[in-house]
Amino acid sequence: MKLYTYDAAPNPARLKMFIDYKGLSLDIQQLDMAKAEQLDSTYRQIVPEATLPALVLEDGSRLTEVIAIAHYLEALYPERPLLGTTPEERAQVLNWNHRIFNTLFMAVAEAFRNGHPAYGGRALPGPNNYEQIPALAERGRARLLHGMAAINDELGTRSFVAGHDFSFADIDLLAVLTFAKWAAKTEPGDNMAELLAWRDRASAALLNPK
Ligand SMILES: N[C@@H](CCC(=O)N[C@@H](CS)C(=O)NCC(=O)O)C(=O)O
Repeated sequence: MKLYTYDAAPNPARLKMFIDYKGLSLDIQQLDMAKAEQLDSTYRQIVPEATLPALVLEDGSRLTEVIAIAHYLEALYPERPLLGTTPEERAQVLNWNHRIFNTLFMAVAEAFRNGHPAYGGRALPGPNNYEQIPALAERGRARLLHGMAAINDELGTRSFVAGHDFSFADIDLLAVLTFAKWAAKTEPGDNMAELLAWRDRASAALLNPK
């Protein structure tokens, strides 16, 4: 199998944290998004979605969603589990992965891609071109603040996003906070003490795999 990715971009970045935490060694090709290499015809023949990351399996089929790639890799390499080990944990990790993607990742992406001049006519990833909608940039920033406040409240009740243990849901949240900082110029404020304390815990856990 072969992974196409670009570690500097937000979705590839969360997959890289997953791979590094588990200590996996994969066949990886970086495509430079700064040079729009994901739009080259060679890559589009392999991955018509023209998004990164993508994992191409031995039978030629492809996975284009980070959560699916993570599930496949965790099934192959169960050591250092990041997707839960009981039915309840697995469901919680998936629940928070989905929620963080929809409420926070998409909020930052909306704010960034509808507001930054570099994305004029390219407001969405993928092979089709869409014009920016400036109102979506404003709505994205509002959604981001609401989403951060909601997760701050949640984190008052437990150590990590999906429960007692560090999981891929924590990686999702770490990645989105980094994305929000540079792409939406938004960081958790002092009024989000639970989120700030969690960030310290999660950053330490990421560096100490178990
Ligand atoms: N749902 C996909 C999202 C993939 C995605 O949107 N990737 C971005 C990079 S963060 C991309 O490929 N952008 C290409 C472009 O903007 O042309 C996933 O789970 O990975």
